[in-house]
Amino acid sequence: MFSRINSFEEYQIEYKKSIETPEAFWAEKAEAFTWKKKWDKVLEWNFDEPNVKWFSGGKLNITENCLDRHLATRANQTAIIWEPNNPNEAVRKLTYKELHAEVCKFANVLKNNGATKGDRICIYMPMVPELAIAVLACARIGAIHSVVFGGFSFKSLSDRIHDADCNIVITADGGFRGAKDIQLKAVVDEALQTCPSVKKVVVLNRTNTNVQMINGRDVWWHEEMAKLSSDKAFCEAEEMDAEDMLFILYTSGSTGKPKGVVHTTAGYMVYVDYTFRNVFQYDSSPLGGEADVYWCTADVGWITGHSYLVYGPLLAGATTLMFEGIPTYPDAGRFWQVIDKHQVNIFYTAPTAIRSLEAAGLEFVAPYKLDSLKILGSVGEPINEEAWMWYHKNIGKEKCPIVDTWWQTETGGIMISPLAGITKTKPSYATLPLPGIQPVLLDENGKELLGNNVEGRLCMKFPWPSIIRTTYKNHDRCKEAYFSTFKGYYFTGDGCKRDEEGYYKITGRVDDVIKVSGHLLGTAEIENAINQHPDLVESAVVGFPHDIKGWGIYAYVICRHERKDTENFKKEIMATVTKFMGAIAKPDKIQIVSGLPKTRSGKIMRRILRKVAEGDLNNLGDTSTLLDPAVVEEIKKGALTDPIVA
Ligand code: 7RM
Repeated sequence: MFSRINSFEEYQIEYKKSIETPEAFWAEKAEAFTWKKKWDKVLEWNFDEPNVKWFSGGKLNITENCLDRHLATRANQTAIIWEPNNPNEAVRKLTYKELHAEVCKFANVLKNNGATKGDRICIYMPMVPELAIAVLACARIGAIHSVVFGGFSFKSLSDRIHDADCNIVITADGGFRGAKDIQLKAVVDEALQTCPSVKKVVVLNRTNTNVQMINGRDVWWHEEMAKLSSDKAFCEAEEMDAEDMLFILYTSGSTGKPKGVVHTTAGYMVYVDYTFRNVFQYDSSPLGGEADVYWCTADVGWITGHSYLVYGPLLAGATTLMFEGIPTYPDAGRFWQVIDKHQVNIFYTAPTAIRSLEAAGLEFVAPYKLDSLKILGSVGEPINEEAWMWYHKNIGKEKCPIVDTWWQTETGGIMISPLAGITKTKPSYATLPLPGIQPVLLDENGKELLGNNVEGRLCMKFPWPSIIRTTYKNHDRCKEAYFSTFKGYYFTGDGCKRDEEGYYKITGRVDDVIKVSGHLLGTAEIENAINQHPDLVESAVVGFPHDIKGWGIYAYVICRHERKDTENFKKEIMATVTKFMGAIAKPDKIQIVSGLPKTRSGKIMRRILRKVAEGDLNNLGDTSTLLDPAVVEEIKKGALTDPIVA
C-alpha cells in the first residue's frame, strides 16, 4: 500500500495487514520487482522439518533487480562510492551503468573459467569494489557465493571451502587494513593444500605483492577481463527459481564447526529491499534529484555487508559507500572525515566501533561538521545507553534518529528496529518488530509469555521471506539449532525483554557463542584453535563483559607439562589462535589451570567459569555436584593473580 511507511499510523496499518494477511502483504511487495515469471504460490511452510518456501514457481535473477532494472532511470547515478584505506589514494565511483557492465564482464570471466549454475564459489577478498562485483557476478550466472571474511586464517578458510565443495576461489594478492598489509593469496595457497575441489583461483591485483601463481589453476583478474572485448561483455542473467540458493554464509554455532547458513533468491531479495527502504527511510529520488549517500561500515564478509552494503542498497537504487579501511586509521577521526568528504546522509555502524571512538576522545570528532547526516544506525550487539547517548549527541548532533537494528545471519534482514524518524527510538532498545515479523518470548518450558513487562527467550512464530532455509548439506543441523529447542518456533538464541510499552530490548546470547566486537564466535571453535598448541591438553573459553568489545574472550587452559616462561607461552597461544582461526578470536585473558570444573558426567560447568571471568568470585552457586570441588578454589585464586590482559 505504501511504497515507504511515512508515519506511525502507517506502520500500525502495515503491521496489522502483514499479520492478518501475510501472503497478500508480501505478494504486493514482490510485485515491484522484475520477474522472468511470476510465482504460483506466495508461501508454503512448516517449522517442524523445517520447510519454508516463498514465491514458489517464480523465476528471476536478483542482479536484474539490482542493476538492469535501474538502468532506465539511474544509469548515471553513482551506485558504489569506494573510499580507500589510505586517505590519499583516489576515490573510485561506479555508476549503475558501469557496475552493470563490470558485473556482466566478470560473470563472463567466471564462465570462461568453468563456472556454471549451482557451483559454489568462495570469495576471499579485501573491501574493494571488485568484491561487490564478484558477489553479483556469481548471482548473475546462478553460482552460489560463499564469502569468507578476509580476517579468517587458512584453516577457517579451508574448512569453509571444503564444507561447500567450492570449485573456484576469487581472491586478491593482498589487502590494506590500517597500517597493515594483509596477505590473502598466501593464505589461499595454504588453505588449498587440503581442498582438491578447487580448480581455479581468480586473483585481483590490489597490493602489488609478489605472489606465486600456479599454472593452470591461478589466473589474474585483469588479464581475464582484458580477454573480453566490450561488445562481448554483456552477460544474460541466468533464470533462477525463487527458491534456488543465492548464497551460503558461515556462522559460528555451539559446536566447533561453523554452520553454512543458506539464503535463497526471491524471499531474500524482497525482504532486504523492503527493510532497507523502510528502516533507513532511503530516498532514492530517481528523477534527476541527488540520491542519498548511504554508508554501512560492515565488511561484506558478514551478513550485514551482504544485506545492507550490497544487495539492499542496490535493490533500492541507492548510492552505497564502501570503505576499505578501519575506524582508527590514520587516526580515530577517519569515520567522521569520510562522512564529511562524501557528504554521507545515512551512517550504519556497530556499537564496538562507537565505543572505541568514544574512548579516543572528542578531539577526533571536533574537526568535522557532520552536517550531512540525517540518520544513524547500529547493529551487531546491544548498544549500551552510554554509547547510544554519545552517538546521538556527538555524531547525530541530537537531530538524527538512531535505528538500533536487531537481526541475525539466519534472519537475512533486519527484524526488530525503529523506522528512522517514523517510530519512536529508546536508548538500548531495538524497539518494535518490522511488518511481517511475529516475535514471541518463551519461558524455559516453551510457554509463551503474554503481555508486557516480561523477559524470556526470543523466538519467531511465523516465517518471513528471508528466513534461513537450511544449513548447507546438513538440514538436520538447521532443525536442531533453530527449530527444535521450542517446537513450532524459530529460536534465535537471544534473551529479550518486552517492557511495559511493548518495546523489545535484546539482553544477549543464551548459548555458547559470544559476540566479540560484533563478531559472532563459538567458544568451541576458539577452543579447537587454542588446542592446536602442542603443550596444551584442554581448554575452556567463556565470555566476559568488556568495555569496548562488548564481550572479551577468557580462556582457561590446562598444560601438558609445566611451562615456566608463562608470558612467552601465552604469546604462543595467541599466535596459535591467530594461525588456526584468525586474530579476531585471540583471547583477552588466559589463565593456566590444573583442571576444569566438571560434573561427574564430565561436562564442564561453564556457569562457574563465567562467574570467575566476570570477577564475581563469591557467587558461584552450588559446586557440590562437581567431580573435584578443589579445582574451583584453585581457579578462584589464580584468577586474582594469573590472567593478563592482552
Ligand atoms: C546482524 C548480525 C547475530 C546476533 C544476534 C544478537 C546480536 C545483532 C543486535 C544484537 C542486540 C542488536 N548478525 N545482535 N544485532 N543484539 N541488539 N541491534 O549481527 O549473525 O552476526 O549475529 O548478534 O545476539 O543473535 S550475526
